[in-house]
Amino acid sequence: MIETVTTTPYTDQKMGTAGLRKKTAIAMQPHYIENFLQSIFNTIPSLETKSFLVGGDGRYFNNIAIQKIIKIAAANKVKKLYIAQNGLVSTPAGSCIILKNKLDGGLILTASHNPGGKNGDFGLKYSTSTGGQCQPHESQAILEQTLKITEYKISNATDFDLSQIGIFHCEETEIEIIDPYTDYIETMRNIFDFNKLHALLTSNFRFVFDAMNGVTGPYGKKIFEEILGAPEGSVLNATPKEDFGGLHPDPNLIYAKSLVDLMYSDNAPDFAAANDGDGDRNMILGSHFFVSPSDSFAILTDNYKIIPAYKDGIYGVAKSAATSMAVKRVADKLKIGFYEVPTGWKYFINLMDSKRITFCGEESFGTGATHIREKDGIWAILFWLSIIATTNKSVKQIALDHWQKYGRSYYLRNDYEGIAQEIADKLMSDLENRLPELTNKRFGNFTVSSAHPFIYNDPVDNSSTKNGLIVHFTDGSRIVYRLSGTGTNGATLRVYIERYVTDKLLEESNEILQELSKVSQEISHVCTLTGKQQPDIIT
Ligand code: VG1
Ligand code: CO
Repeated sequence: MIETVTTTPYTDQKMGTAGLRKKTAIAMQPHYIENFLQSIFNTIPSLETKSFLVGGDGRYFNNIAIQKIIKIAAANKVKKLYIAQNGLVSTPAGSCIILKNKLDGGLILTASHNPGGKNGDFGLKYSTSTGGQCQPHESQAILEQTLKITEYKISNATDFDLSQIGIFHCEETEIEIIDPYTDYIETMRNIFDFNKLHALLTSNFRFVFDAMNGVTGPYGKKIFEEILGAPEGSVLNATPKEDFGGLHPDPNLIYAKSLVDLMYSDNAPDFAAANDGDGDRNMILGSHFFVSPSDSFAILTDNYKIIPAYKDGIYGVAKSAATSMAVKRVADKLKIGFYEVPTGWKYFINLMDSKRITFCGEESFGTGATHIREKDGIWAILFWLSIIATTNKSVKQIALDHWQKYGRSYYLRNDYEGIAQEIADKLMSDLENRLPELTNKRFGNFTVSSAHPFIYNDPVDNSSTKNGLIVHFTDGSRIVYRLSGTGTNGATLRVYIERYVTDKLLEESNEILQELSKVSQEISHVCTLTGKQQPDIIT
Protein backbone atom coordinates (compact mmCIF):
# COMPACT_ATOMS: atom_id res chain seq x y z
CA MET A 1 0.00 0.00 0.00
CA ILE A 2 1.28 3.44 -0.90
CA GLU A 3 0.38 6.39 1.26
CA THR A 4 0.53 10.04 0.31
CA VAL A 5 1.62 12.05 3.34
CA THR A 6 0.95 15.77 3.64
CA THR A 7 4.03 17.75 4.63
CA THR A 8 5.41 21.27 4.82
CA PRO A 9 8.82 22.45 3.64
CA TYR A 10 11.97 22.63 5.74
CA THR A 11 13.89 25.70 4.67
CA ASP A 12 17.37 24.38 5.50
CA GLN A 13 17.83 21.58 2.97
CA LYS A 14 20.43 23.24 0.77
CA MET A 15 23.29 20.89 -0.07
CA GLY A 16 26.81 22.05 0.75
CA THR A 17 30.24 21.05 -0.57
CA ALA A 18 29.32 17.36 -0.45
CA GLY A 19 25.61 16.70 -0.08
CA LEU A 20 23.22 17.52 2.74
CA ARG A 21 24.85 17.57 6.17
CA LYS A 22 22.94 18.15 9.40
CA LYS A 23 22.99 17.46 13.09
CA THR A 24 21.53 13.95 13.51
CA ALA A 25 18.71 15.36 15.62
CA ILE A 26 17.73 17.68 12.80
CA ALA A 27 17.86 14.90 10.19
CA MET A 28 15.64 12.76 12.44
CA GLN A 29 12.83 15.31 12.70
CA PRO A 30 9.46 14.08 11.44
CA HIS A 31 9.27 14.13 7.62
CA TYR A 32 12.75 15.69 7.33
CA ILE A 33 14.55 12.99 5.37
CA GLU A 34 11.29 12.02 3.66
CA ASN A 35 10.89 15.56 2.31
CA PHE A 36 14.44 15.58 1.06
CA LEU A 37 14.17 12.19 -0.66
CA GLN A 38 10.87 13.08 -2.30
CA SER A 39 12.42 16.35 -3.48
CA ILE A 40 15.28 14.42 -5.12
CA PHE A 41 12.87 12.02 -6.80
CA ASN A 42 10.74 14.95 -7.99
CA THR A 43 13.69 16.12 -10.09
CA ILE A 44 14.32 12.77 -11.79
CA PRO A 45 12.20 11.93 -14.86
CA SER A 46 10.99 8.39 -15.70
CA LEU A 47 11.74 6.85 -12.31
CA GLU A 48 10.22 3.58 -13.47
CA THR A 49 13.31 3.10 -15.67
CA LYS A 50 15.87 4.13 -13.04
CA SER A 51 18.14 2.11 -10.75
CA PHE A 52 20.03 3.49 -7.75
CA LEU A 53 22.59 2.31 -5.24
CA VAL A 54 21.78 2.81 -1.55
CA GLY A 55 24.13 2.46 1.42
CA GLY A 56 26.11 4.48 3.90
CA ASP A 57 28.98 4.70 6.33
CA GLY A 58 27.03 3.01 9.11
CA ARG A 59 26.57 6.02 11.33
CA TYR A 60 23.59 6.38 13.67
CA PHE A 61 20.29 6.55 11.69
CA ASN A 62 21.95 4.88 8.63
CA ASN A 63 19.70 1.85 8.48
CA ILE A 64 16.54 3.66 9.52
CA ALA A 65 17.13 6.06 6.65
CA ILE A 66 17.73 3.14 4.27
CA GLN A 67 14.33 1.66 5.17
CA LYS A 68 12.76 5.03 4.41
CA ILE A 69 14.61 5.23 1.09
CA ILE A 70 13.33 1.78 0.08
CA LYS A 71 9.73 2.70 0.89
CA ILE A 72 9.80 6.16 -0.68
CA ALA A 73 11.59 4.92 -3.81
CA ALA A 74 9.06 2.11 -4.14
CA ALA A 75 6.15 4.52 -3.71
CA ASN A 76 7.69 6.66 -6.45
CA LYS A 77 7.89 3.60 -8.71
CA VAL A 78 11.69 3.49 -8.99
CA LYS A 79 12.66 0.46 -11.09
CA LYS A 80 15.36 -1.01 -8.87
CA LEU A 81 17.44 -0.35 -5.78
CA TYR A 82 20.78 -1.99 -5.10
CA ILE A 83 21.24 -1.95 -1.35
CA ALA A 84 24.67 -2.53 0.14
CA GLN A 85 24.60 -5.50 2.50
CA ASN A 86 24.03 -4.38 6.09
CA GLY A 87 23.64 -0.88 4.69
CA LEU A 88 27.41 -0.37 4.48
CA VAL A 89 29.24 1.01 1.47
CA SER A 90 32.17 3.40 1.30
CA THR A 91 31.76 6.52 -0.81
CA PRO A 92 34.45 5.38 -3.30
CA ALA A 93 33.03 1.85 -3.53
CA GLY A 94 29.60 3.38 -4.09
CA SER A 95 30.89 5.38 -7.03
CA CYS A 96 32.59 2.25 -8.36
CA ILE A 97 29.35 0.22 -8.12
CA ILE A 98 27.32 2.94 -9.86
CA LEU A 99 29.79 3.06 -12.75
CA LYS A 100 30.41 -0.67 -13.11
CA ASN A 101 26.74 -1.52 -13.10
CA LYS A 102 25.74 1.56 -15.12
CA LEU A 103 23.26 2.69 -12.48
CA ASP A 104 21.42 6.00 -12.65
CA GLY A 105 22.83 7.22 -9.37
CA GLY A 106 23.10 6.58 -5.68
CA LEU A 107 22.07 7.74 -2.25
CA ILE A 108 25.02 7.44 0.12
CA LEU A 109 24.21 8.15 3.75
CA THR A 110 27.18 9.85 5.32
CA ALA A 111 28.41 13.03 6.91
CA SER A 112 31.89 11.87 5.93
CA HIS A 113 34.57 13.02 8.39
CA ASN A 114 32.05 14.65 10.77
CA PRO A 115 31.41 12.84 14.06
CA GLY A 116 28.41 10.53 14.23
CA GLY A 117 25.96 9.28 16.81
CA LYS A 118 22.81 10.80 18.24
CA ASN A 119 24.65 13.99 19.10
CA GLY A 120 26.79 13.96 15.97
CA ASP A 121 26.03 14.58 12.34
CA PHE A 122 24.12 12.81 9.61
CA GLY A 123 24.21 13.40 5.88
CA LEU A 124 23.29 12.28 2.41
CA LYS A 125 25.38 12.45 -0.74
CA TYR A 126 23.27 12.21 -3.88
CA SER A 127 25.13 10.88 -6.91
CA THR A 128 24.00 10.69 -10.52
CA SER A 129 24.91 8.36 -13.38
CA THR A 130 28.33 10.06 -13.59
CA GLY A 131 29.20 8.08 -10.46
CA GLY A 132 29.83 11.37 -8.69
CA GLN A 133 27.78 13.81 -6.70
CA CYS A 134 25.19 15.93 -8.44
CA GLN A 135 26.23 19.15 -10.12
CA PRO A 136 25.30 22.59 -8.71
CA HIS A 137 22.36 23.05 -11.12
CA GLU A 138 20.97 19.69 -9.98
CA SER A 139 21.28 20.51 -6.28
CA GLN A 140 19.63 23.85 -7.03
CA ALA A 141 16.65 22.06 -8.64
CA ILE A 142 16.38 19.79 -5.58
CA LEU A 143 16.56 22.79 -3.23
CA GLU A 144 13.67 24.39 -5.11
CA GLN A 145 11.63 21.23 -4.63
CA THR A 146 12.37 21.16 -0.90
CA LEU A 147 11.05 24.70 -0.57
CA LYS A 148 7.68 23.96 -2.16
CA ILE A 149 7.02 20.35 -1.20
CA THR A 150 3.48 19.62 0.01
CA GLU A 151 3.43 15.82 0.06
CA TYR A 152 5.55 12.71 -0.24
CA LYS A 153 4.71 9.15 -1.16
CA ILE A 154 5.72 6.19 0.96
CA SER A 155 4.99 2.49 1.01
CA ASN A 156 3.68 1.14 4.30
CA ALA A 157 5.61 -2.12 3.89
CA THR A 158 7.31 -3.49 6.99
CA ASP A 159 11.08 -3.11 7.36
CA PHE A 160 13.39 -5.30 5.31
CA ASP A 161 16.30 -7.49 6.36
CA LEU A 162 19.46 -5.92 4.92
CA SER A 163 21.80 -8.67 6.07
CA GLN A 164 21.19 -11.34 3.40
CA ILE A 165 22.34 -11.04 -0.22
CA GLY A 166 19.34 -11.60 -2.44
CA ILE A 167 16.45 -10.11 -4.36
CA PHE A 168 12.98 -9.15 -3.17
CA HIS A 169 10.36 -6.54 -3.92
CA CYS A 170 8.85 -3.51 -2.23
CA GLU A 171 5.68 -2.68 -4.16
CA GLU A 172 6.78 -2.95 -7.82
CA THR A 173 10.37 -1.98 -7.09
CA GLU A 174 13.02 -4.68 -7.23
CA ILE A 175 15.37 -4.58 -4.25
CA GLU A 176 18.68 -6.37 -4.50
CA ILE A 177 20.96 -6.67 -1.49
CA ILE A 178 24.49 -6.68 -2.90
CA ASP A 179 27.98 -7.35 -1.67
CA PRO A 180 29.63 -3.89 -1.53
CA TYR A 181 33.22 -5.14 -1.77
CA THR A 182 33.70 -7.25 -4.91
CA ASP A 183 33.41 -4.55 -7.61
CA TYR A 184 35.68 -2.21 -5.70
CA ILE A 185 38.34 -4.82 -4.96
CA GLU A 186 38.36 -5.92 -8.59
CA THR A 187 38.86 -2.31 -9.66
CA MET A 188 41.84 -1.98 -7.32
CA ARG A 189 43.29 -5.22 -8.69
CA ASN A 190 43.05 -3.84 -12.20
CA ILE A 191 44.94 -0.69 -11.28
CA PHE A 192 47.73 -1.93 -9.02
CA ASP A 193 50.20 -4.82 -9.08
CA PHE A 194 48.77 -6.89 -6.22
CA ASN A 195 51.63 -9.41 -6.38
CA LYS A 196 54.15 -6.68 -5.73
CA LEU A 197 52.04 -5.31 -2.88
CA HIS A 198 51.63 -8.80 -1.42
CA ALA A 199 55.40 -9.24 -1.42
CA LEU A 200 55.78 -5.94 0.45
CA LEU A 201 53.11 -6.58 3.07
CA THR A 202 54.36 -10.10 3.78
CA SER A 203 57.97 -8.93 4.17
CA ASN A 204 59.30 -7.35 7.35
CA PHE A 205 57.75 -4.04 6.27
CA ARG A 206 55.50 -2.85 9.08
CA PHE A 207 52.16 -1.45 7.98
CA VAL A 208 49.09 -0.17 9.84
CA PHE A 209 45.80 1.17 8.58
CA ASP A 210 43.41 3.01 10.91
CA ALA A 211 39.83 2.83 9.67
CA MET A 212 38.73 5.09 12.56
CA ASN A 213 35.67 2.86 13.17
CA GLY A 214 34.35 4.03 9.81
CA VAL A 215 33.12 2.13 6.80
CA THR A 216 36.52 1.21 5.33
CA GLY A 217 37.33 -1.20 8.18
CA PRO A 218 35.93 -4.24 6.33
CA TYR A 219 37.45 -3.05 3.03
CA GLY A 220 40.83 -2.69 4.74
CA LYS A 221 40.57 -6.12 6.37
CA LYS A 222 39.79 -7.77 3.04
CA ILE A 223 42.32 -5.89 0.92
CA PHE A 224 45.30 -5.39 3.23
CA GLU A 225 45.04 -8.44 5.46
CA GLU A 226 43.17 -11.17 3.55
CA ILE A 227 44.35 -10.45 -0.01
CA LEU A 228 47.69 -8.67 0.40
CA GLY A 229 48.79 -10.69 3.39
CA ALA A 230 49.43 -8.01 6.01
CA PRO A 231 49.46 -9.59 9.49
CA GLU A 232 46.10 -9.82 11.23
CA GLY A 233 45.64 -6.75 13.37
CA SER A 234 47.28 -4.42 10.84
CA VAL A 235 43.88 -2.78 10.40
CA LEU A 236 42.96 -0.76 13.48
CA ASN A 237 39.45 0.35 14.49
CA ALA A 238 38.18 -2.00 11.81
CA THR A 239 34.53 -2.40 12.84
CA PRO A 240 32.16 0.32 11.60
CA LYS A 241 30.40 1.84 14.59
CA GLU A 242 27.32 4.04 14.76
CA ASP A 243 29.21 6.70 16.69
CA PHE A 244 32.70 5.80 15.39
CA GLY A 245 33.46 4.66 18.93
CA GLY A 246 33.35 8.30 19.99
CA LEU A 247 36.14 9.18 17.54
CA HIS A 248 35.98 12.12 15.20
CA PRO A 249 36.58 10.12 12.01
CA ASP A 250 38.72 12.74 10.32
CA PRO A 251 42.18 11.44 9.37
CA ASN A 252 44.45 14.31 10.32
CA LEU A 253 47.13 15.06 12.89
CA ILE A 254 44.58 16.13 15.46
CA TYR A 255 41.78 13.57 15.26
CA ALA A 256 43.92 10.54 14.39
CA LYS A 257 46.14 11.33 17.34
CA SER A 258 46.72 7.79 18.60
CA LEU A 259 47.97 6.75 15.17
CA VAL A 260 50.18 9.82 14.95
CA ASP A 261 51.58 9.09 18.43
CA LEU A 262 52.40 5.54 17.32
CA MET A 263 54.19 6.82 14.24
CA TYR A 264 56.30 9.22 16.28
CA SER A 265 57.14 6.60 18.93
CA ASP A 266 60.30 4.48 19.23
CA ASN A 267 58.29 1.53 17.99
CA ALA A 268 56.96 3.28 14.88
CA PRO A 269 55.97 1.03 11.95
CA ASP A 270 57.30 1.89 8.47
CA PHE A 271 53.99 3.13 7.15
CA ALA A 272 50.59 4.15 8.49
CA ALA A 273 47.44 5.45 6.87
CA ALA A 274 43.98 6.43 8.03
CA ASN A 275 40.65 6.98 6.28
CA ASP A 276 37.66 9.10 7.24
CA GLY A 277 34.18 7.82 8.13
CA ASP A 278 33.07 7.18 4.54
CA GLY A 279 36.49 6.19 3.20
CA ASP A 280 37.17 8.90 0.67
CA ARG A 281 39.89 10.71 2.64
CA ASN A 282 43.35 9.44 3.48
CA MET A 283 46.25 10.46 5.67
CA ILE A 284 49.73 9.08 4.96
CA LEU A 285 52.42 8.77 7.62
CA GLY A 286 55.90 7.30 7.61
CA SER A 287 58.03 6.53 10.62
CA HIS A 288 58.38 9.94 12.34
CA PHE A 289 56.99 11.63 9.26
CA PHE A 290 53.71 13.18 8.07
CA VAL A 291 52.98 13.71 4.37
CA SER A 292 50.79 16.75 3.77
CA PRO A 293 47.93 15.95 1.41
CA SER A 294 49.05 18.53 -1.16
CA ASP A 295 52.52 16.95 -1.21
CA SER A 296 51.05 13.48 -1.33
CA PHE A 297 49.10 14.39 -4.45
CA ALA A 298 52.20 15.84 -6.12
CA ILE A 299 54.28 12.77 -5.20
CA LEU A 300 51.70 10.32 -6.55
CA THR A 301 51.50 12.28 -9.78
CA ASP A 302 55.27 12.32 -10.18
CA ASN A 303 55.32 8.53 -9.77
CA TYR A 304 52.42 7.63 -12.03
CA LYS A 305 54.57 5.36 -14.20
CA ILE A 306 55.01 2.91 -11.34
CA ILE A 307 51.35 1.94 -11.46
CA PRO A 308 50.32 -0.57 -14.16
CA ALA A 309 47.07 1.25 -14.99
CA TYR A 310 48.86 4.55 -15.64
CA LYS A 311 52.19 3.45 -17.07
CA ASP A 312 51.23 4.41 -20.62
CA GLY A 313 50.53 7.99 -19.58
CA ILE A 314 48.04 10.18 -17.78
CA TYR A 315 45.97 12.98 -19.25
CA GLY A 316 46.47 15.71 -16.71
CA VAL A 317 45.78 16.67 -13.14
CA ALA A 318 43.43 18.99 -11.28
CA LYS A 319 43.44 20.37 -7.77
CA SER A 320 41.13 22.57 -5.78
CA ALA A 321 42.29 26.18 -5.70
CA ALA A 322 42.97 25.91 -1.97
CA THR A 323 45.39 23.00 -2.48
CA SER A 324 49.09 23.89 -2.68
CA MET A 325 50.83 24.49 -5.99
CA ALA A 326 53.13 21.47 -5.53
CA VAL A 327 51.31 19.37 -8.14
CA LYS A 328 51.48 22.18 -10.68
CA ARG A 329 55.26 21.98 -10.71
CA VAL A 330 54.99 18.24 -11.41
CA ALA A 331 52.41 18.78 -14.15
CA ASP A 332 54.64 21.40 -15.79
CA LYS A 333 57.62 19.06 -15.67
CA LEU A 334 55.60 16.16 -17.10
CA LYS A 335 54.03 18.50 -19.65
CA ILE A 336 50.52 17.38 -18.82
CA GLY A 337 47.36 19.44 -18.37
CA PHE A 338 46.77 21.27 -15.11
CA TYR A 339 43.44 22.59 -13.82
CA GLU A 340 42.31 24.44 -10.70
CA VAL A 341 38.72 24.04 -9.57
CA PRO A 342 36.55 25.12 -6.62
CA THR A 343 36.56 23.01 -3.46
CA GLY A 344 34.41 19.87 -3.81
CA TRP A 345 34.98 16.69 -5.79
CA LYS A 346 32.00 17.35 -8.08
CA TYR A 347 34.03 19.98 -9.92
CA PHE A 348 36.48 17.32 -11.14
CA ILE A 349 33.83 15.21 -12.83
CA ASN A 350 33.56 17.08 -16.14
CA LEU A 351 37.35 17.21 -16.42
CA MET A 352 37.57 13.45 -15.88
CA ASP A 353 34.70 12.60 -18.21
CA SER A 354 36.20 14.74 -20.99
CA LYS A 355 39.60 13.04 -20.57
CA ARG A 356 41.33 16.25 -19.58
CA ILE A 357 42.62 14.78 -16.34
CA THR A 358 43.43 11.42 -14.76
CA PHE A 359 44.28 12.41 -11.16
CA CYS A 360 42.71 14.92 -8.82
CA GLY A 361 43.53 16.10 -5.33
CA GLU A 362 42.42 18.34 -2.51
CA GLU A 363 44.35 19.62 0.48
CA SER A 364 41.68 18.13 2.75
CA PHE A 365 43.23 14.65 2.59
CA GLY A 366 41.58 13.75 -0.72
CA THR A 367 43.22 12.12 -3.73
CA GLY A 368 41.72 10.06 -6.51
CA ALA A 369 41.60 9.19 -10.17
CA THR A 370 39.32 8.37 -13.07
CA HIS A 371 38.51 4.82 -11.98
CA ILE A 372 35.65 6.44 -10.03
CA ARG A 373 34.17 9.91 -9.51
CA GLU A 374 34.90 10.36 -5.81
CA LYS A 375 38.13 10.70 -3.92
CA ASP A 376 39.42 7.37 -2.77
CA GLY A 377 41.25 6.71 0.50
CA ILE A 378 42.29 3.10 -0.13
CA TRP A 379 43.42 3.88 -3.69
CA ALA A 380 45.83 6.49 -2.31
CA ILE A 381 47.22 4.02 0.21
CA LEU A 382 47.74 1.32 -2.44
CA PHE A 383 49.45 3.91 -4.63
CA TRP A 384 51.84 4.88 -1.82
CA LEU A 385 52.58 1.24 -1.03
CA SER A 386 53.32 0.64 -4.71
CA ILE A 387 55.85 3.47 -4.74
CA ILE A 388 57.51 2.05 -1.63
CA ALA A 389 57.52 -1.49 -3.04
CA THR A 390 59.11 -0.27 -6.27
CA THR A 391 61.65 2.21 -4.94
CA ASN A 392 62.49 0.52 -1.64
CA LYS A 393 62.58 3.95 -0.05
CA SER A 394 60.98 5.10 3.19
CA VAL A 395 58.06 7.52 3.14
CA LYS A 396 60.34 10.27 4.41
CA GLN A 397 62.96 9.60 1.75
CA ILE A 398 60.33 9.67 -0.99
CA ALA A 399 59.10 13.07 0.21
CA LEU A 400 62.63 14.42 0.63
CA ASP A 401 63.64 13.32 -2.85
CA HIS A 402 60.52 15.02 -4.17
CA TRP A 403 61.34 18.31 -2.44
CA GLN A 404 64.92 18.15 -3.63
CA LYS A 405 63.69 17.78 -7.17
CA TYR A 406 60.89 20.35 -7.05
CA GLY A 407 61.27 22.51 -3.94
CA ARG A 408 58.73 22.48 -1.14
CA SER A 409 55.43 24.26 -0.65
CA TYR A 410 55.06 24.63 3.10
CA TYR A 411 51.36 24.51 3.76
CA LEU A 412 48.89 24.92 6.61
CA ARG A 413 45.15 25.29 6.92
CA ASN A 414 43.86 27.47 9.74
CA ASP A 415 40.20 26.86 10.63
CA TYR A 416 38.20 29.34 12.68
CA GLU A 417 35.14 27.37 13.76
CA GLY A 418 31.69 28.13 15.11
CA ILE A 419 31.55 31.72 13.86
CA ALA A 420 28.09 33.32 13.64
CA GLN A 421 27.00 33.09 10.01
CA GLU A 422 26.40 36.86 9.68
CA ILE A 423 29.88 37.63 10.97
CA ALA A 424 31.49 35.10 8.63
CA ASP A 425 29.53 36.48 5.68
CA LYS A 426 30.52 40.02 6.59
CA LEU A 427 34.17 39.03 6.95
CA MET A 428 34.16 37.52 3.47
CA SER A 429 32.26 40.33 1.77
CA ASP A 430 34.31 43.09 3.44
CA LEU A 431 37.49 41.28 2.49
CA GLU A 432 36.32 40.87 -1.07
CA ASN A 433 35.66 44.61 -1.23
CA ARG A 434 39.13 45.36 0.10
CA LEU A 435 40.95 43.02 -2.28
CA PRO A 436 41.65 45.68 -4.96
CA GLU A 437 43.44 47.88 -2.39
CA LEU A 438 45.76 45.07 -1.39
CA THR A 439 47.86 44.90 -4.53
CA ASN A 440 51.45 46.15 -3.97
CA LYS A 441 50.79 46.49 -0.24
CA ARG A 442 53.54 45.23 2.03
CA PHE A 443 52.91 43.06 5.09
CA GLY A 444 56.20 42.42 6.92
CA ASN A 445 58.37 40.48 4.48
CA PHE A 446 55.52 39.83 2.08
CA THR A 447 54.20 42.03 -0.71
CA VAL A 448 50.85 41.35 -2.37
CA SER A 449 51.17 40.86 -6.12
CA SER A 450 47.46 40.35 -6.79
CA ALA A 451 44.26 39.55 -4.93
CA HIS A 452 40.99 38.35 -6.41
CA PRO A 453 38.01 36.06 -5.90
CA PHE A 454 38.55 32.57 -7.30
CA ILE A 455 36.23 32.14 -10.26
CA TYR A 456 36.09 28.83 -12.10
CA ASN A 457 34.77 28.59 -15.62
CA ASP A 458 34.08 24.95 -16.39
CA PRO A 459 35.49 24.22 -19.87
CA VAL A 460 32.91 21.49 -20.48
CA ASP A 461 29.54 22.89 -19.43
CA ASN A 462 30.61 26.57 -19.37
CA SER A 463 29.16 27.07 -15.89
CA SER A 464 30.87 29.63 -13.70
CA THR A 465 31.45 29.23 -9.96
CA LYS A 466 32.89 31.67 -7.45
CA ASN A 467 34.58 30.00 -4.46
CA GLY A 468 36.89 31.78 -2.06
CA LEU A 469 39.30 34.69 -2.23
CA ILE A 470 42.98 34.41 -3.14
CA VAL A 471 45.83 36.70 -2.19
CA HIS A 472 49.10 36.16 -4.10
CA PHE A 473 52.45 37.48 -2.92
CA THR A 474 55.48 38.44 -4.98
CA ASP A 475 57.53 35.47 -3.68
CA GLY A 476 54.88 32.98 -4.84
CA SER A 477 53.26 32.61 -1.42
CA ARG A 478 49.46 32.44 -1.35
CA ILE A 479 46.63 32.81 1.12
CA VAL A 480 43.18 31.48 0.24
CA TYR A 481 40.07 32.31 2.27
CA ARG A 482 36.78 30.48 2.05
CA LEU A 483 33.85 29.38 4.17
CA SER A 484 33.33 25.69 4.77
CA GLY A 485 30.32 24.02 3.19
CA THR A 486 30.27 20.88 5.33
CA GLY A 487 29.95 22.15 8.90
CA THR A 488 26.81 21.89 11.02
CA ASN A 489 27.65 24.41 13.71
CA GLY A 490 27.67 28.06 12.61
CA ALA A 491 30.23 29.00 9.99
CA THR A 492 33.84 27.85 9.64
CA LEU A 493 36.38 30.14 8.02
CA ARG A 494 39.16 28.21 6.34
CA VAL A 495 42.41 30.03 5.68
CA TYR A 496 44.89 28.16 3.50
CA ILE A 497 48.47 29.37 3.72
CA GLU A 498 51.36 28.36 1.52
CA ARG A 499 54.95 29.38 0.89
CA TYR A 500 57.31 27.92 -1.66
CA VAL A 501 60.91 27.31 -0.61
CA THR A 502 63.80 25.65 -2.45
CA ASP A 503 66.55 25.73 0.15
CA LYS A 504 65.17 25.03 3.63
CA LEU A 505 63.46 21.70 3.02
CA LEU A 506 63.19 20.16 6.46
CA GLU A 507 61.79 22.93 8.63
CA GLU A 508 58.59 22.90 10.67
CA SER A 509 55.61 24.21 8.70
CA ASN A 510 54.53 26.23 11.73
CA GLU A 511 57.84 28.05 11.83
CA ILE A 512 58.08 28.73 8.13
CA LEU A 513 54.49 29.92 7.98
CA GLN A 514 54.31 31.80 11.25
CA GLU A 515 54.64 35.24 9.73
CA LEU A 516 52.25 34.48 6.88
CA SER A 517 49.68 33.20 9.38
CA LYS A 518 49.85 36.57 11.12
CA VAL A 519 49.57 38.31 7.77
CA SER A 520 46.47 36.24 7.00
CA GLN A 521 44.87 37.53 10.20
CA GLU A 522 45.84 41.10 9.48
CA ILE A 523 44.41 40.99 5.97
CA SER A 524 41.12 39.36 6.96
CA HIS A 525 40.49 41.18 10.29
CA VAL A 526 39.46 37.75 11.59
CA CYS A 527 40.61 38.42 15.16
CA THR A 528 38.68 41.65 15.59
CA LEU A 529 35.58 40.31 13.85
CA THR A 530 35.40 36.99 15.72
CA GLY A 531 37.17 37.77 18.99
CA LYS A 532 39.39 34.73 18.37
CA GLN A 533 43.13 35.26 18.78
CA GLN A 534 44.06 32.10 16.90
CA PRO A 535 42.56 29.39 14.75
CA ASP A 536 40.64 26.59 16.48
CA ILE A 537 42.23 23.92 14.34
CA ILE A 538 45.49 23.97 12.41
CA THR A 539 46.06 21.10 9.95
C1 VG1 B 1 35.52 19.90 2.99
C2 VG1 B 1 36.86 19.94 2.31
C3 VG1 B 1 36.70 19.66 0.83
C4 VG1 B 1 36.01 18.31 0.64
C5 VG1 B 1 34.70 18.32 1.39
C6 VG1 B 1 34.01 16.97 1.34
O1 VG1 B 1 34.67 20.89 2.47
O2 VG1 B 1 37.47 21.20 2.50
O3 VG1 B 1 37.96 19.68 0.21
O4 VG1 B 1 35.76 18.06 -0.72
O5 VG1 B 1 34.93 18.63 2.77
O6 VG1 B 1 34.83 15.97 1.86
P1 VG1 B 1 34.45 22.32 3.18
O7 VG1 B 1 33.43 23.03 2.32
O8 VG1 B 1 34.02 22.06 4.56
O9 VG1 B 1 35.78 23.00 3.17
V1 VG1 B 1 34.10 14.67 2.66
O10 VG1 B 1 35.33 13.52 2.93
O11 VG1 B 1 33.50 15.55 3.95
O12 VG1 B 1 32.98 14.18 1.65
CO1 CO C 1 34.63 11.69 3.41
